[in-house]
Amino acid sequence: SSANLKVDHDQTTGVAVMHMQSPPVNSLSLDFLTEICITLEKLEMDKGCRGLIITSSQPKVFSAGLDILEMYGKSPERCGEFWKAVQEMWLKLYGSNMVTIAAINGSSPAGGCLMSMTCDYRIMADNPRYSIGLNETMLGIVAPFWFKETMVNTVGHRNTEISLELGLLYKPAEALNIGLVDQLVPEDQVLSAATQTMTKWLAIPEHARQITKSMMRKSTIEKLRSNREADIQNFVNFITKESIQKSLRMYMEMLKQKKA
Ligand code: CO8
Repeated sequence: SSANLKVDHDQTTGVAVMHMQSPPVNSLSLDFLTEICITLEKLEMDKGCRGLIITSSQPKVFSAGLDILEMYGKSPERCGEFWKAVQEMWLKLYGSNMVTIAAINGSSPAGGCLMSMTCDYRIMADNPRYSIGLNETMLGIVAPFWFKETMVNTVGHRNTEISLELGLLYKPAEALNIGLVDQLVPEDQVLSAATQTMTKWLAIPEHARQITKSMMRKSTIEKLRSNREADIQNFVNFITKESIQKSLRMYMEMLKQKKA
């Protein structure tokens, strides 16, 4: 565990639960991403950890996605560093040998949805106040190719096309309907359902499951691995544009107004 992550590792079951507790909304800042990556690295190396459940300690929110403030008014160098950490988290999660389950106990827009989609299985709280999806276009920004491919790999090409173009955020029932999440349960049962599902996944011969997972995800992972620098440059050029900065500013103002 570290400042914004509480990790409960049950040595007898080999399952770790990672609770995100970065107030108020678990937005993924450079610091928080770094913390997550360090924790993932440790768990991945630990032979005693075979399964990882990711959940949130914050009320109503799984993760608000990337920290918008990391993309606003920052130097190109800093933006590049931030994006490298986003890539790193995705590579670690999407390529994990552990069984990973997202216990989505709140809203999960953009980067929160990406994080969920990297997992092997998604269980969401059946609360119509919550939503999940890649809403990037609503911020005037464009989901990178590996966000897109992660979604295609999850819900197929057509659902992804509609989702991404419209920047859709889905209610739990709609998310289940397109396969963006795998199961809905009452809010107080998200973690117990995840634990139950984990038992089932961990009963599969491990090596065969790991190779199969890698076979399914390899080409998407390789595409980013071999293009990391170009992808960073692309992000930095895009996000530092005056017009994009303006879009982000307007979106942040809209968030504040919604609150008032
Ligand atoms: N980053 C930074 N701050 C945030 C974020 C965020 N993503 N989300 C919320 N906050 C802040 C709010 O501004 C607010 O701040 P303050 O208290 O100072 O006013 C505080 O967190 C609490 O937020 P809310 O009052 O809105 O809390 P609610 O519980 O009512 O709602 C939600 C929680 C649903 C998470 C809501 O805050 C929300 O919708 N947030 C925006 C989520 C979003 O759109 N995220 C997209 C981020 S972009 C991304 O992840 C991928 C980018 C890919 C880049 C590609 C470029 C090439």
